[in-house]
Amino acid sequence: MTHPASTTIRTTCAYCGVGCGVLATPDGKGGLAIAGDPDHPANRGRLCVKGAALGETIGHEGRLLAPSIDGREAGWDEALDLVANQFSRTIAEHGPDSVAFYVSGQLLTEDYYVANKLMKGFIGSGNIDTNSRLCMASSVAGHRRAFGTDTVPGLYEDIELADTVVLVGSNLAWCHPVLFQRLAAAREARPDMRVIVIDPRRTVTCDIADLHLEIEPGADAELFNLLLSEIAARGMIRDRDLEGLDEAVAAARLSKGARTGLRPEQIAAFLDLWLASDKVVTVYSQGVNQSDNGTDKVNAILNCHLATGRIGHPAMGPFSVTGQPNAMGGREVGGLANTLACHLDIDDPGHRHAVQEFWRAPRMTVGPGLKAVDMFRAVEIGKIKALWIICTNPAVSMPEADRVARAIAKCDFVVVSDIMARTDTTRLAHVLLPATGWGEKDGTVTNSERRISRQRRVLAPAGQARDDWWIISQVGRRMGWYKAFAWDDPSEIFAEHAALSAVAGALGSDFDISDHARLSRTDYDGMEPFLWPQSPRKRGGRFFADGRYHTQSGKGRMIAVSSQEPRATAAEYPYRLNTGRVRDHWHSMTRSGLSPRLARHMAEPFLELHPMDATRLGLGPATLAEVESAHGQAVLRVLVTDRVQQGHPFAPIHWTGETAPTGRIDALVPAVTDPLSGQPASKSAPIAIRQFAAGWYGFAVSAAPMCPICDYWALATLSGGYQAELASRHAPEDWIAHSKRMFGLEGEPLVVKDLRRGVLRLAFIEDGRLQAALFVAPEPVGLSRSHVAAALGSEDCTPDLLAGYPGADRPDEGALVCACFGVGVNTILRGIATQGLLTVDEIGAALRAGTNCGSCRPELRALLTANVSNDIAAE
Ligand SMILES: Nc1nc2c(c(=O)[nH]1)N[C@H]1C(S)=C(S)[C@@H](COP(=O)(O)OP(=O)(O)OC[C@H]3O[C@@H](n4cnc5c(=O)[nH]c(N)nc54)[C@H](O)[C@@H]3O)O[C@H]1N2
Ligand SMILES: Nc1nc2c(c(=O)[nH]1)N[C@H]1C(S)=C(S)[C@@H](COP(=O)(O)OP(=O)(O)OC[C@H]3O[C@@H](n4cnc5c(=O)[nH]c(N)nc54)[C@H](O)[C@@H]3O)O[C@H]1N2
Ligand code: SF4
Ligand SMILES: [Mo]
Repeated sequence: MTHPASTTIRTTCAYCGVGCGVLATPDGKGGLAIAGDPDHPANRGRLCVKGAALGETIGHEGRLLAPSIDGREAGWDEALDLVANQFSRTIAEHGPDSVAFYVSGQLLTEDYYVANKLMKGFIGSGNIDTNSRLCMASSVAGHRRAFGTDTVPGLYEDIELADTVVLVGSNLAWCHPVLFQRLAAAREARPDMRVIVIDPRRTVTCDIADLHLEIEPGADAELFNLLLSEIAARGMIRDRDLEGLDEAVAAARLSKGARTGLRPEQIAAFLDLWLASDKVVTVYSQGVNQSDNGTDKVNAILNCHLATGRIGHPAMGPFSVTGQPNAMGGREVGGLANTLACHLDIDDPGHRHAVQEFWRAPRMTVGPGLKAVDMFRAVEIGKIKALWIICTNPAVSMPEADRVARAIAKCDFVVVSDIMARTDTTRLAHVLLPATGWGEKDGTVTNSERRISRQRRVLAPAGQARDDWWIISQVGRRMGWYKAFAWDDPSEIFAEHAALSAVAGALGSDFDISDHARLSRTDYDGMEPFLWPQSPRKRGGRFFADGRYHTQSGKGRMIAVSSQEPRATAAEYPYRLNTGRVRDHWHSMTRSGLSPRLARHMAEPFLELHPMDATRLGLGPATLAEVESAHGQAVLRVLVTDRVQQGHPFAPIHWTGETAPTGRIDALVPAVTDPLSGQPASKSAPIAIRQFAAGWYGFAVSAAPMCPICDYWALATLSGGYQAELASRHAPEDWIAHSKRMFGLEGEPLVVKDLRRGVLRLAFIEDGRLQAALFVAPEPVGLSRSHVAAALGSEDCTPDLLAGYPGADRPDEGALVCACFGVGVNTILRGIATQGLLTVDEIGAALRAGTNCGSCRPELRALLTANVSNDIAAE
């Protein structure tokens, strides 16, 4: 049911692990007004641009609206019976390990709990893994080694209270924007606070850093080993009651620092700042986790906090920030192949038995299952014969993505539950099950600081979409386990999860929310965000201040981390590709790609290349590069920048077969994994780069969806239609026929040709309104994209448009920096140059940029730093 207009619902953002509270108010016409929840402890009213744009992504465009079997629409009963029967039959013939679930940190806790219960307790296999394997697995493994449990000890406020905040492999400004805003505000309020960024790239996060260490990729363990060795040398070891202390220090002493690529004075500055005050928080993310020594990197960081006793107290501690909205909740329910519910140990027969008793499970798994990379290998060789993919897009996001896609295509029986009809993964499914999306579903998520918040239903389900927990429970019932999956409402699942946590708590687990074991539906509906644990033993707060851990001995465990040898590079693949995120896109863009304002920040896949590399390769700005690895190819727009180092280009992960088929970055990434966590090393793919021999470049806009026909294309949403960047090796014989096919239009276009310059401009006009236009040139098309986009659907646009350059009265905005008020980079640069704007606030006052959600303030600061002649640029 849809709530009447003007009823404001308190819910939680759909995107990152900051877990911001959102106020959603239905407008009565299917739309939603979105605001930050001033009472939510994570954000206190703030939202970043992705959160603020949530209302633009809830339409039914592109949604999967009904179940389908082999491409034909089917009823729920037929589809669910088929899934249940196929899984049952496969298990009967080939055993429980012949089936698998691959799930997601974007599921709600209740969905996740049900999937895990079905696989580990009823099917009787450990073969459920999740995209958190690609994300948090090294942190989980590191925590378990050091603490004996997967626990984030601290709270967000520690980041604000600290004297020194170190960000390791984290682009916080773009990936955890509201947490970054909290940090930036704290630093402004306390000018003595210091921020250190450790990242091979100079990201926008570095713009508030006092010290940026452009570390050699992979050398983080070496740097933290140096720190541990210095801690020992300065006699600063506080907690001597640790396992493995001497061995860890001895191993650390072997590190000399050469591998880090940093100058001795940079290292000295880092050591001094880290050791100057007890109030240090070390935040880390994918630059740490996604490495072939990711778990060692994590433990090298944890070692330093353990040894100095800087853990569990206000303003200090290691802080692994989670990526997805419910990455943490997935860990709590035990959704990884090698974990068990409620932080119990899957390798411990006593723990398995306790869970089995609680679930009254007929066939408990006897141990861990296959981790993601191995799971898809097992699919490839036909060992896994029935696969259910829920809420993730592995044909894009897994390393060796082409190979993974081929494996899925070959599998006997593939079910995909998604909210969207067309993704690179849904394309490969036999059965498609439509799930309710954000705003339509009810449940809980846990953020990076262990805070559990409600996501609440605000909108009616799209079409026949059903909640993920419901879909999985229906399959469980139809496989013969009616009672175990008999819930009517997610509150009942949450209560069961909480009751199981009481069992776990009694066995010594830190994850205990047994206060909620008897919660009613009304309690659930009114539930306020809370920190776990919530039990008679402990409520909220930090962990480990008392020096007691969850290891057998009760002591914290130091790990001897050996410095990694530099990896050999093969001569044919001399570059190391770093990969990651951009500010306004979310992963494979199935949701963020629907918002025109989010699309405009970065509208196509790109390769950030150091100027020296670009010169060596003969690649000019905005040309196209062909990138190749041992596993696949890509074609990407060249962005020449000294923000990356020589030899270490960077490319974002967001483009797919739907939006830019040659931009699928994981086609290039090898499936090399950390030996302990099984997490892929997604940030260092050996690649070769060369020029893409473009015969022509193009840019197109269209009011209706278009189908580009060329070697390179990248599509983006506009407010009145779509835009596409195009290029190809060879030109079509007949441009007019080509464009008619591409736009699906019948009428004759207006054509302007400049044969001498090889330029062609072509516009389709109907009833005086522009329907579509194509611009072709022998070099990258230099025209104002925003100007052409604005002409779409408008009258009286042609003469100026076919001239191809914006009129002087309508200056080009350039790339959108402030998505809230539509302020482009060129407007800001003009403001700096002609209005003498010197601070972020002055830009805000003059141009409004940066005055709403604040996500672009780091970029505004960067533009000021780069374009104001002296160092007066400041916030
Ligand atoms: N806008 C946006 N925000 C997101 C997401 C999104 O898709 N879009 N996704 C969410 C998810 S799931 C996640 S996991 C988080 C990820 O959040 P982050 O981890 O902050 O993001 P990334 O861009 O993947 O990588 C972070 C940085 O690691 C650096 N790096 C690479 N190699 C190394 C290395 O060897 N050492 C060090 N120290 N650094 C290195 C990269 O240069 C990069 O700047 O973001 C979340 N937030
Ligand atoms: N090279 C490289 N690769 C990476 C990374 C990297 O940094 N570099 N990062 C890795 C990381 S950290 C992550 S987290 C992954 C992310 O990778 P994925 O999980 O594959 O990315 P998403 O696009 O978020 O996929 C989510 C899918 O679920 C659908 N969906 C959304 N909401 C719902 C829902 O409520 N129910 C259901 N059933 N479906 C829903 C969406 O439409 C989408 O198809 O990528 C990983 N891959
Ligand atoms: S920081 Fe942005 S994306 Fe992350 S939860 Fe908050 S509003 Fe959502
Ligand atoms: Mo992630």
